[in-house]
Amino acid sequence: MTARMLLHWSPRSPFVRKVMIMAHELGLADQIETVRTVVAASQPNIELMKQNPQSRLPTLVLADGTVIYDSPVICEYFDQLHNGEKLFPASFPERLVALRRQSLGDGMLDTMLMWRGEATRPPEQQSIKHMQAWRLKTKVSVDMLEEEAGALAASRFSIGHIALGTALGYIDFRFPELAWRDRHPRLKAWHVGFAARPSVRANEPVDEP
Ligand SMILES: N[C@@H](CCC(=O)N[C@@H](CS)C(=O)NCC(=O)O)C(=O)O
Repeated sequence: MTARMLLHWSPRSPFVRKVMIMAHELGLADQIETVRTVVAASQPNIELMKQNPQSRLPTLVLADGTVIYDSPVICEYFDQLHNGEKLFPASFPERLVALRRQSLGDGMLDTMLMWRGEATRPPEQQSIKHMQAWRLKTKVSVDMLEEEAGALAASRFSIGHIALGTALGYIDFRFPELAWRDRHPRLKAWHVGFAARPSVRANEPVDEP
């Protein structure tokens, strides 16, 4: 039996969701023990900082005590634990496309996490200019993905698909009022298939009290 890994985890973290979807896709989920860890941008978790000085989720502790982060590193680590078809393509140009898609999905999440953090501050402290910028970045990203939806659907499932699907899922979770499906029919169609995957359904975000 393979030794277990420990994942600092939260049911509402989209980056945690991304690595858990990856683990499920690869059949590794039962090798991961999750430990509920609370983080907040304005309140570093001092205990977690002993392992990850940036106090961020996901942080993974391997069986031998080695600590790794962030989500791209953890996902790439998972991908070399199995002998099946890799979700990080080895050869170019497929690799470059998958990595660029991962980067866009992660970037969208970074933007939306900052946007949400700002939106939950007292109104008089909020920067309207920043919130407008984050809204615009999110909108343009989804618009560009609509153009790419055909290629996304046609290409082999990869880390890029996981990152983008997770980012769209985070819009649904935190910004449902954006109603992104209304003006993006091809992306909507692609996301239906993504959302139906067992790995994705096993890791729905939950806003616990
Ligand atoms: N680039 C990182 C981003 C991770 C991240 O921002 N995680 C959020 C939770 S979803 C976090 O830990 N926020 C707390 C903080 O920024 O202090 C990754 O891909 O893992």
